[in-house]
Amino acid sequence: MPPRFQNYIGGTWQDAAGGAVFEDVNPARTSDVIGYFPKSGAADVDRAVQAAREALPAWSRRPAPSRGEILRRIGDLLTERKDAIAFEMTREMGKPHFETRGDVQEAIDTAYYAASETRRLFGHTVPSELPNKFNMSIRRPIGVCGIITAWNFPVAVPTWKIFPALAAGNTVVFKPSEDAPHSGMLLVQVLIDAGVPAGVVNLVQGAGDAGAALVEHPGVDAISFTGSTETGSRIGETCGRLHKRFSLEMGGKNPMIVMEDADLHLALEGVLWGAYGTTGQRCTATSRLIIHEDVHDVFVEMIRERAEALRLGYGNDEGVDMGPLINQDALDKVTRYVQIGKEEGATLLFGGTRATGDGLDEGFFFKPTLFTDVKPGMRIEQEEIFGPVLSVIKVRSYEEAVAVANGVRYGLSSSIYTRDVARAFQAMHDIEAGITYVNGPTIGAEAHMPFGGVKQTGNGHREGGWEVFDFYTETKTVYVDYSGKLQKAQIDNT
Ligand code: UN1
Repeated sequence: MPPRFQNYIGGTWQDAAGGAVFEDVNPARTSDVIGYFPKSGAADVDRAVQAAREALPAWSRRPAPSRGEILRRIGDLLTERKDAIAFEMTREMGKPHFETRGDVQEAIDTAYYAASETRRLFGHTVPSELPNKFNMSIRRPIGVCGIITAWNFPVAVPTWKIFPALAAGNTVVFKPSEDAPHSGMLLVQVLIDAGVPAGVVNLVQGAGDAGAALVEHPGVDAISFTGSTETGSRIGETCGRLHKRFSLEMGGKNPMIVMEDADLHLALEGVLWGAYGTTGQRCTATSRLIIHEDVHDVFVEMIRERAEALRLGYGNDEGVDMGPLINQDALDKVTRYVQIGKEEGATLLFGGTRATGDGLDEGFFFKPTLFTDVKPGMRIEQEEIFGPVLSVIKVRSYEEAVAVANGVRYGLSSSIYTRDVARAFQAMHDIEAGITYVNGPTIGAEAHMPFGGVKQTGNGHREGGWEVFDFYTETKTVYVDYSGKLQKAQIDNT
């Protein structure tokens, strides 16, 4: 009998109020049931928010470096458990073990980085316009933060949000994706074991209705969300209406530009990793390849040879390059987009179907896929597919490449392969994206650098790095007038 797991609220493990559960299966072998998780609703969210509110005064008053000590212990424990957690993550969401180890490593890096920030959390001191007056800004926590995440980075991405939130003195209600509840739970277990006090982090499992209850709850001060553009828009509307702060990380249609002077062997490694790593299921995945006409044919052939040799399978088995898609809906969506691409007149060069045989029949496997003759404006060139489908667009110049790269509603990551330094620097400015990689693929953001997108990918906030602390803190401006008399700003200094 597969195990039955619980929510973690106010320091105790508990079932959902109604007792309902949902099943969590291995997407590579669907007969492997990982367990049953609470199908939470508004009542569970309410309990979790109450617990987070009660824990807030003590946690926010604790000196930040002391909160940092706990974050450091979290980093140590994640390091100890890296392999074991990665094994369970692969089993739950499919990407190969070497990738889930990387996912945990990103969480470790985030923990140590957040711990170090607890000794900074800088404010400013600034001259006053008046004599005998002192001006400064300090940071205060926002309050209770609702964290809603996707399944594709089921440990790293929650930590991008939870760790800086905790470092800054906030408390948290965390709802992992219903496709990765176990990974979320294993992360929370690490936090508990590292000494995060009861109520400071609460775990509520469930689907969209649990997430919606969290967004709607008046006791939640801020929402940080990673997921689809559709859900993100709804969250933005609700948070706007309720005057909550919100950070959205949504879709991408990330371009890689390969110029005529590029090192094609380097670009080949980059595109294989960017497009087919994580089965294309990253918000940073390379989904459009914009190639200069002089190298188009030769480069596409180089990709075909290597992509068709990628080994699909259960990611905890040796030698697997690419795991399955996450679930049946994803398989249907990717299949539908292949059909759309064909109908739009693009050429399906390889892949395009579900992968079967050789132990794959029980999983949601899809072959690495590539379309050529893709024209700007086609749906497969504009819409996020979130699968191993690469659309190739042939261009005649750098200017055309940039116009194609920018011709979508998204702007998360981007990349350019060129040996021309001047062109690389131009691209840094010309490409509309939150990230530009030069001579590297679109994926592979580092934990201590700002992460986020422009246009409809985000709403202007950044995760990661020093900028995420602007999201998780409120600035307070403090004036100390020690002149002993009333000094009127803008009046007495003229
Ligand atoms: C995501 O897909 O949501 O840059 C995050 C990368 C990873 C994070 C991806 N470090 O590809």
